[in-house]
Amino acid sequence: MAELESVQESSQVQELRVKYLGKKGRLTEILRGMGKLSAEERPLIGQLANEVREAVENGLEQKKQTIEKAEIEAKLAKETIDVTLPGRMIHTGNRHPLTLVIEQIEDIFLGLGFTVAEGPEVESDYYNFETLNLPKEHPARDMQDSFYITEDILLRTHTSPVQVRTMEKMQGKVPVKIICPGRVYRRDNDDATHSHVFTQVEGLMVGENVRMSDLKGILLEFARQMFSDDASIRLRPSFFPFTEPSAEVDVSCMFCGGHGCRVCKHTGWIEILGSGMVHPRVLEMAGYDPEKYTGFAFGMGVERIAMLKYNIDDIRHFYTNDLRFLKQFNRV
Ligand code: 2U9
Repeated sequence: MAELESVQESSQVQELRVKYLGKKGRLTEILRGMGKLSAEERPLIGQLANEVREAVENGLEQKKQTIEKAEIEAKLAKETIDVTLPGRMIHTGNRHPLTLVIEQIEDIFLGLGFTVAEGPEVESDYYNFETLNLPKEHPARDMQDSFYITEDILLRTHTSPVQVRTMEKMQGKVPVKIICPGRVYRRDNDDATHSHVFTQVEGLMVGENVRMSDLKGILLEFARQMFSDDASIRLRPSFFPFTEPSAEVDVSCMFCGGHGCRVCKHTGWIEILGSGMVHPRVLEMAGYDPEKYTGFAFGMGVERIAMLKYNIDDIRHFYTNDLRFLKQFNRV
């Protein structure tokens, strides 16, 4: 019992248990020697030995519990947590601004009955140029302007080949009403408004009696949903090899409402896309009789739309992935 007094750890309690009550322990030794005692002594010593063993066992057990309790309390005191500490911030990502704008454009055109079509970024010269009325000697096919992989394979310079492929798959059936979002590539020196890789959404509608007025109505609705309910548009004559007639489309300036400001260079108008009636040769090459069917097409640069909508001053922001830029779109 005196030895037990000075014990500090549960391992020491176990040592004492072995020392006195173990197989070769001191008390066990005494109990084993009982046989040598006389018949009168045996019950007296036996009882005494039992009492001693009980006392030792109780002493050991009590000490063990006291120590364990102290150990748990020490652990609890050491591991106390301050529940008033602020929680650790969980950083969640958000969609890229270009993804957001593509989705907005898709939603608008889905609402107008269009479907979304996609196709390869590595294209044949045939689908990228030939079928779009850009013959071999056309300046737009210049090696200076496109990323060629072989003599007749290149990175697509527009998403128009997706529309041609879709028309081929539809085998002359109408209506064709699709939009084609995707990345395109052009050999260009990057600056605040040019990027050698950028994103387009092109649209195509082919059917009987599809007119320029249909194009204008669809694009007006697009401009209103994308920029402002009271936006207006105007069409200016232009030229593209794949459309005839062609028009560039301006929207009333979203910064000044058309009154004139620095952004619209005091014209009240901002160019947002190119468009036109699909060239009869393009329809014919894709398997549609140009005497029977007509179509309109348009194309826009998604970066440009996003820059106007969110007042972004440099196209390179979309591709440098600075979190201070990207995080600003976490509520859009
Ligand atoms: C088919 C037939 C015609 C798509 C068109 C434009 C006009 C156009 C530019 C806008 C800015 C390219 O991203 S940009 O640099 N696009 O001006 N795109 S008409 O015409 C087609 C497409 C497919 C079969």
